[in-house]
Amino acid sequence: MKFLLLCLLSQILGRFNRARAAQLTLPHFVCQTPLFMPVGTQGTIKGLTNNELERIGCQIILGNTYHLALRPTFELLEEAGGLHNFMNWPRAMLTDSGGFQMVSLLHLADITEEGVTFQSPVDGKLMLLTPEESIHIHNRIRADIIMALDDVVKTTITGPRIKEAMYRTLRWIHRCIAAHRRPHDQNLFGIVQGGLDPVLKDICVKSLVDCNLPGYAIGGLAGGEDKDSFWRVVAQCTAALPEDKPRYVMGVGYPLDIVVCSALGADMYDCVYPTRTTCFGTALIPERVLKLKHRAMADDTQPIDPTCPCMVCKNYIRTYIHCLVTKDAMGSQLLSSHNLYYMMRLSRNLHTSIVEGRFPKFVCDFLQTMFPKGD
Ligand code: PRF
Ligand code: ZN
Repeated sequence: MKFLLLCLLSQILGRFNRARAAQLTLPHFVCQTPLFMPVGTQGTIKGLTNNELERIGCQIILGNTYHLALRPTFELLEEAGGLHNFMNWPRAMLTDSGGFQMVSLLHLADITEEGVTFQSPVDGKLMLLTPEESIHIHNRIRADIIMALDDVVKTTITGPRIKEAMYRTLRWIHRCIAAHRRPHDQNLFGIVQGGLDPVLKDICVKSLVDCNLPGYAIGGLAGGEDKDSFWRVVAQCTAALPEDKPRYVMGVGYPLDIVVCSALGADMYDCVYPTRTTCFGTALIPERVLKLKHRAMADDTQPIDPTCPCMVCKNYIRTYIHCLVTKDAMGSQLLSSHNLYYMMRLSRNLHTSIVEGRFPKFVCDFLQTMFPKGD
């Protein structure tokens, strides 16, 4: 078997029951977990400069091979020496395989054993993304962590398709491993599929663990399933995954989900929510959310969150942002900056509270602020 674990060093710094705080040494950056990764689909986090992202405390960003391969094209990225150079991002980066994005974004995608066939939204041509091709693109983009191509189905569907997708994901991981040309500086993560079925999940986790990958993701969640099922699946997977490897819950999440999943032993998360919800004028605050479009904000002269030390909360009042959100891109840019700061602060607080042995108090305070009436 190929030795796949050269570049990622995962060191656990503290634990509380199943929760862990760790340090991931990646080729471009040493990251602290629990870790939230902002989504920068096209090689940018909309409206934020790299300097700002660094200042906010962002350690790793996520890109999608599917989007990047179409535009700017992976030939250009390879010429630039990878996406880090192209976008001048000095810290860590993770690229998702593209299969999920195609299936969720394009209705035309068709999945067969060979790979995912889809119609290019750029020129309308039919394209086939195989596990080998997906790894080939990852290898040209050169992110620190690369996700295997998986066959994703919605958690809300039932029947034999879930089993088919899980077994196909397992067959594809072997093709991904065989195609990987940069195991010395790119960490290939496998993705657990199998819907919400505990038997399928169990088979999938065990088979992926046998591949001795540098890390594992729990996929197929955050697709409309109820919280009980979602948290049960995360708990089952983290219990069966190796202690010394990072566990990444894909497409999650909301601050509450991150706190719960971290308590269940997960380490990494990504979600478009903190940056996408800004289009609707939504800010994340400890009491859940603040709707800046609301009429009450028109004469509210407080910062978004008086307890937040971010640049936006230090410099602007709600009235100002209320005026901007419907009229100028600056409104959602300021909100994105605050929201990402909120997610970074949450990750950091999870990390330090675990390391310092005060995780239960942190969780209690977090929940009490979010649900003051116990609702
Ligand atoms: N697989 C991949 N990317 C993802 C997911 C997945 O299951 C999810 C969860 N729905 C988000 N992003 N490859
Ligand atoms: Zn703020």
